Amino acid sequence: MASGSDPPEPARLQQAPAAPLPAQLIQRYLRLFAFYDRDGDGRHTLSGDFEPVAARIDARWQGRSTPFPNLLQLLRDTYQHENERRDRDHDGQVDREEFVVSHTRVFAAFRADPNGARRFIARSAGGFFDVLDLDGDGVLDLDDLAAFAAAYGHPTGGIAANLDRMLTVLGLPPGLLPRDAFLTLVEQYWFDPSQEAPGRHLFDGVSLAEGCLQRSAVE
Ligand SMILES: [Ca+2]
Ligand SMILES: [Ca+2]
Ligand SMILES: [Ca+2]
Repeated sequence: MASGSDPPEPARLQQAPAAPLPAQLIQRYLRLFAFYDRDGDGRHTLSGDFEPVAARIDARWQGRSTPFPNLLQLLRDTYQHENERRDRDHDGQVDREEFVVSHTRVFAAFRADPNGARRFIARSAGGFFDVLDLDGDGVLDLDDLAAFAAAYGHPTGGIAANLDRMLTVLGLPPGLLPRDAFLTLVEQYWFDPSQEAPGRHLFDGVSLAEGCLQRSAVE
């Protein structure tokens, strides 16, 4: 594979029923799958991926007042709920196909009711924004974004340039990601297949391990 940002689409994904997802979005969901696959074993599990992530994110808040009570448990419950929702065959893990297919309903819901979906994004992604915004000023800085990537075990050296590339297109100054811009980028990453939308780069800036993508691609 030449590029970690362009994973091939497994044949069985093309056979997924109904609700056609734009190819650009499938590629993004596959990249997101690799991003979330913290231990690089080609599947999402609570023990290998999300439990350590929740612990790392929660640990940043030690000595501070968290934006939600019982933050660690909230993160664990949220990841567990999400993974179970995607785990169609209930084997306790989510593979690439299950992950992509889980987005067909989400994508259809967005198309059917964009404003309702935006309210949902504002609550869910906005809540996660608050979990990353350590000083609570409504703006994510590079430390916040690097901590998120590092929680998933990814190198953080490319995050600043990637952030500034998106901020430039949005007409914003470099280095800081305001809440509204974050929500715009999230919406674009998940739902706008345009090759011009800056949000398509949201999970760029980290080099995902080639081995991780290759292992999952051949399963
Ligand atoms: Ca994994
Ligand atoms: Ca499964
Ligand atoms: Ca902040």
